[in-house]
Amino acid sequence: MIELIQFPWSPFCIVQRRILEFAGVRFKITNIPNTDRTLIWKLSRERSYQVPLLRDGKQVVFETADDSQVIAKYVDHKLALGLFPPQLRGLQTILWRDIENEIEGLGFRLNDIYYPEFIAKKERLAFVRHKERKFGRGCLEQWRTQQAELLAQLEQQLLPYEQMLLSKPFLLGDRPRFVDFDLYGMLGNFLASGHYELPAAHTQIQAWYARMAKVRATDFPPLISS
Ligand SMILES: N[C@@H](CCC(=O)N[C@@H](CS)C(=O)NCC(=O)O)C(=O)O
Repeated sequence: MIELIQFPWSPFCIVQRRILEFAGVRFKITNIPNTDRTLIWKLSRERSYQVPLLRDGKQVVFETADDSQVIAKYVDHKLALGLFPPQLRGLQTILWRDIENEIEGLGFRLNDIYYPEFIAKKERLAFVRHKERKFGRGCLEQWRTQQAELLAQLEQQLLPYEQMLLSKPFLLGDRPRFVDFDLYGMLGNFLASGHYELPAAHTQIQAWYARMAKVRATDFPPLISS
């Protein structure tokens, strides 16, 4: 059985979790503490400490670069989900760079502000240290004071996605592709604290997000060539 090693609010873990749910396969979720990556380190034979990591029997699958999609491509190939059709090659890459940088960058900051609500007390020191080493001393307080501005930026960054959804149910057409799951994961992370809602102005995104939360591969006609 496929096993997804994750922590629940991670944007990139939400992407993979939703893809596996979409596929309708049985899979196991193993949650690890945010600050203890021992299991990932061991399974990847000391090549990764990042979540998500996927185990499928003897296969261990993990990302190899910041915007690689090794796990999603593995699952897509194995379960024939049509998430990476050849005609959308290139276009999806441009989109997932925007999704995983611009949208993710705002979403995780807005969520991290509430870290005491989802990081166990004994893990907080390591969590804050990790953030400050990466983003500078006092970054979490800074994001807190910038909250309204970050929310306004997120609304603005999401506008092209709202426009894409004006004429179709999913970002690139009639069925969800990888970038739909990618954006869903970043927004899932933004919403994880329970303190936010999707921007009220983006009604298409709101309806799409609700669709994405329950969509299944079996809702669509079988794939012919992709
Ligand atoms: N591009 C990777 C990014 C994965 C990633 O950045 N994971 C974060 C958690 S959301 C992580 O484990 N970062 C390393 C760390 O926190 O030490 C993917 O798509 O899976």
